[in-house]
Amino acid sequence: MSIQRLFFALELPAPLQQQLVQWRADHFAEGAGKPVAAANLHLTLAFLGDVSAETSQQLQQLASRIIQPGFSLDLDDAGHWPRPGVVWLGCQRAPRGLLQLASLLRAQAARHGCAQSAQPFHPHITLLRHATQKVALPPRGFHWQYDVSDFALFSSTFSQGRTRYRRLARWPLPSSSGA
Ligand code: 3AM
Repeated sequence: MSIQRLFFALELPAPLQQQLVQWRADHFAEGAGKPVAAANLHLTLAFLGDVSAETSQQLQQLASRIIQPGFSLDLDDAGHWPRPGVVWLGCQRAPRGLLQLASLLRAQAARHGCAQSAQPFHPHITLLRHATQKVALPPRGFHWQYDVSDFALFSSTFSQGRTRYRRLARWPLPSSSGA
C-alpha cells in the first residue's frame, strides 16, 4: 500500500504568492534563511505525516462533508521562531472560521492515528526556513487580505534537493453571503 506525506492547507492565490515573494526579497537579508518557493507558500491547517492510502481516503471523505462558510484572512503579522528556524507571516487576529476549520481537521486526523502537535495552532505562512540566527523583522504596517473560499489536501515529496507540494483534492468553503 502506498504511503504519502500529506497535509491539509489553504492555498494562496498566485498573484499573492508573487507579492509576498517580492516583499520578502525587499525586507529580508539574503542570508536570513532559505526562501520557500512562491508556489509552495501555503497556510497549513493540519499536518498528517506519512499516511496510508486507506487513511487518506477516510480523511478525504470526512473533509468532503465539512460545511463551513469561507472567511477573510488578514495577513498583517510576521514573526520568527528561532528553534525550528521559521520566519512566518500570519494574522494578528485569526478569523474564527480558520480556527474552526483547522480544529476540525486536526481532530479528525488525530482520530485516524495522525499524531497532532501539542502546541496550540498558530496559523502562519512559512516564508523562510533554516532561519536559526537572529532575523530583523520588517516593521508592522504591511497588510494583505484575501477571501478564503476553499481548502485542500496536499502531498509533499522531497527529491533532488527540492520540496514539491501537489494538490490532491480541494473542497469549497461557500461564501457566507450565499452569493
Ligand atoms: O506551514 P509550515 O510550512 O509550517 O513545517 C511543515 C509545513 O508547515 C509541516 O507541514 C507543512 C507541510 O510540510 N510539518 C512537517 N513535518 C511536521 C511535523 N512532524 C510538520 N508539522 C508538524 N509535525
